[in-house]
Amino acid sequence: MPVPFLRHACQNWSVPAKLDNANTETAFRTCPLCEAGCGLELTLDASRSKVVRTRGDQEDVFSAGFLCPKGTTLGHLHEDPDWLRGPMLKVDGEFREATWDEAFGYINDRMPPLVESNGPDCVAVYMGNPSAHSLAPMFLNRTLLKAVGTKNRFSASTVDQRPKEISAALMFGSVAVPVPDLNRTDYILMLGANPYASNGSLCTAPDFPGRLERIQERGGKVVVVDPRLSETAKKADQHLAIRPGTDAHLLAAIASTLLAEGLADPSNVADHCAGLEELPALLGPFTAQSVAKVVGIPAELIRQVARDLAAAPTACVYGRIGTCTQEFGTLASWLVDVVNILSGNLDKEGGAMFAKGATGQPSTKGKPGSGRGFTMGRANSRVSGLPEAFGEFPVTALPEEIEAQGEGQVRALITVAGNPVSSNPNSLRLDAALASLDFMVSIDPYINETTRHADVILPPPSPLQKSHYDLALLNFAVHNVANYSPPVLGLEPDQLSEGTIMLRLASIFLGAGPDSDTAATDDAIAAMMLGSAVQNPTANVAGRDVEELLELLRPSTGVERLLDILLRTGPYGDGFGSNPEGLSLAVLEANPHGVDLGPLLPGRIPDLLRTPSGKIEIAPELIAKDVERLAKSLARDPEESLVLIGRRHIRSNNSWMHNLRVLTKGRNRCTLQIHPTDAKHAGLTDGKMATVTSRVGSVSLDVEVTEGIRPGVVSIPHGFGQNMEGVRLRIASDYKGVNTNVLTDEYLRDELSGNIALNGVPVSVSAG
Ligand SMILES: Nc1nc2c(c(=O)[nH]1)N[C@H]1C(S)=C(S)[C@@H](COP(=O)(O)OP(=O)(O)OC[C@H]3O[C@@H](n4cnc5c(=O)[nH]c(N)nc54)[C@H](O)[C@@H]3O)O[C@H]1N2
Ligand SMILES: Nc1nc2c(c(=O)[nH]1)N[C@H]1C(S)=C(S)[C@@H](COP(=O)(O)OP(=O)(O)OC[C@H]3O[C@@H](n4cnc5c(=O)[nH]c(N)nc54)[C@H](O)[C@@H]3O)O[C@H]1N2
Ligand code: SF4
Ligand SMILES: [Mo]
Repeated sequence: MPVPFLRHACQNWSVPAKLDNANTETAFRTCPLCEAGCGLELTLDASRSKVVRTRGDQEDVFSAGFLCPKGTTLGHLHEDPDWLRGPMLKVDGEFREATWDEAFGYINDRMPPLVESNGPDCVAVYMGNPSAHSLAPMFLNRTLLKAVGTKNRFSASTVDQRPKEISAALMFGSVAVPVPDLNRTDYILMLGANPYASNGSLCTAPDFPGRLERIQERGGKVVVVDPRLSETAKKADQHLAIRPGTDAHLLAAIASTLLAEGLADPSNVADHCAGLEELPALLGPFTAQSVAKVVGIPAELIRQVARDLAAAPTACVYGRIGTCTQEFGTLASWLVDVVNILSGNLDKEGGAMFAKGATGQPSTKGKPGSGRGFTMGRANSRVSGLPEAFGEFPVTALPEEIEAQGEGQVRALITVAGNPVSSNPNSLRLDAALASLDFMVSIDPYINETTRHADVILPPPSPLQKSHYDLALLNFAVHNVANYSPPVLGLEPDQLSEGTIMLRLASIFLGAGPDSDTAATDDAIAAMMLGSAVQNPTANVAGRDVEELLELLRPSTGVERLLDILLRTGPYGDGFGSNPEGLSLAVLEANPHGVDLGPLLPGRIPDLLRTPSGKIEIAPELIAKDVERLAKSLARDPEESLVLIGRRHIRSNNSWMHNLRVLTKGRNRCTLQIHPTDAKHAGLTDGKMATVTSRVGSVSLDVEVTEGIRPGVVSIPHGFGQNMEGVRLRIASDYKGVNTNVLTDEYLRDELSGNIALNGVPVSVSAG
């Protein structure tokens, strides 16, 4: 049954097609392309190999028919002639097709000797964004990383959400990120997010825009903080055009206004909060008056937002990429939750709440109410000494780790679902560094800016050929659901599953050779996962026998078996019989539109806390120290230079979907947005070219003069610029776009997390 709060078929971007219904077949499938996880209804033709129509699944328990233009493209991706069908081997600088045995044989000849001579740290691994949307990397990344044994682990997380993960883990003891209760809130303050384009992030909400509109329909208020008049800001009740990189200042001033004006009422969680008494002194320097010039918003407006937040019956603050990828990313992320707590809205209906995903999270495992908490900096990167967090170093360290000679130098790279030459800062430096590697392997379907440097490319099957479950993202959902999709199409005889590819690669590092039997590793992983469940005294399988449970799972194998284990031992699980009404993969298979597990529940605190104190640490030491850096920045002159920010478009998905004509057609979307005053000052004309220059690089692109951006700020979307030599993306390479990360600066980062500051990069512009 569709959930009642959703409007049906909010938008229908279906591919028009005349269908001979007698000969078609319908499949239901969660869209894996972004975090919204919309349910799709796919119609296959008589041959059962071609998608002839894609619509939103009206009966999906979460998306109820909603989809965006990207959701219609799974069939196009499957048929994209540039999507590699088999491995590619680089011989004498040229790619040629190879068999899987050849490809793994070649890796086996090259990798182990490198590791033997230089140690495992000579291999770096980079995991990209689609690995969060695909079951095999979600389950097996750790197996691969452990097999390689390197400390040089990198991922797209440090050009993205790492600051939020760190602030949540410091406060709550694990990555339990509160999400805005969009379905019930009366007031949302949204910073650095544009869900009309992105469909939301760290907040899983199909039809995020529709949910915002319903806040307004029920008399609530949507307030957007963004240097641009984004699509979301246009629809908002109030738009605050903040100066980039100053969200922490703004939020600190809102928090201190709540405290100073006696509006703070954290009573619903105060008993479970440590450090509340430290806040007035910590945030004291950030009054509405003292930050106004830096943030570029009048003091009276800042006070008004604080008062509105406090007065609303329920309210929530939500910050996303704009608040993370900036100089004070961790502080801004922390302050989002500080304001949620001070305004009395954390863990409350209509406020900022915690999802409870069906596959379990650290906050639902182990002893309720306390844990080991979170530590970072257990290792430091070799060259710049950047701190590890969650077992990874910030990606800004990758180029120098490749370039700087000496013990521990990175000489080889494995990329899994990542395109760092497009997505990482100072991309031309990284590009040159990759060209200097001794060996590189990419698990990736395309020859793009990054993988053109690989010696071997191992392509996964298309999304239609994979099963799907949003293992991570449903832990950040605005309504608890579980939804599994089996593969729509089978593998071709010469294709390997992404899981098999990952396990065969891992086996090479484990010394088992290029053609080892992955079934044994697959069994071992399942046994290990069950082993940790039965040893957990609070699990629903505590004390059970692993062999018995493995037997109950037969004949299932692979990622489906691992998913079944998590579901059955998870918070709603059937416990392998102890809770017969509970969830298992079989239950999800019988419910192709998903299972509705109910609205988010309040009162999750203190049980979900995993801090050693068993309290919310509202003023963690690392953060309190970083507030000094924020205070110092109040003295800066904010008008020094033009600054660059990014943006997204609904028809684009990071760097890798520009090869589909159906999405790229229409006007050029990779333009330099600039305010008329700045354009005039620099002599720029709408529709003509401009050159943008930063400390590290320079690009030339079309100018789009618009009132919809703050003076002093320019914007270029990321993910474009596939026209590099050696890229084999016929349509994307023809697109008129540039890579904005040629301009972003790897040394401009959030000091606490090491995360890159992609927003607020000083640039200059000139005509031509
Ligand atoms: N300037 C600027 N830069 C940014 C951002 C920004 O806002 N501004 N945003 C940042 C953010 S939030 C992110 S998440 C990163 C993304 O950074 P990355 O993850 O490095 O890059 P993507 O563009 O997502 O590229 C994904 C890669 O995965 C491959 N791929 C697609 N599907 C699959 C699959 O099923 N399996 C495998 N193995 N590979 C697959 C694609 O071919 C592509 O090579 O970019 C960041 N970079
Ligand atoms: N269509 C589409 N959807 C996507 C993606 C995509 O590439 N295309 N990528 C996916 C990924 S990987 C992610 S992480 C999410 C991201 O999802 P969102 O966080 O919603 O990202 P954006 O749509 O880039 O919106 C960020 C907004 O922040 C603003 N901004 C820039 N700098 C600042 C600042 O300093 N302060 C404030 N307050 N605002 C600022 C920008 O103008 C922009 O409007 O989107 C996901 N969904
Ligand atoms: S919003 Fe995201 S999940 Fe939904 S159809 Fe579009 S790309 Fe797919
Ligand atoms: Mo992202």
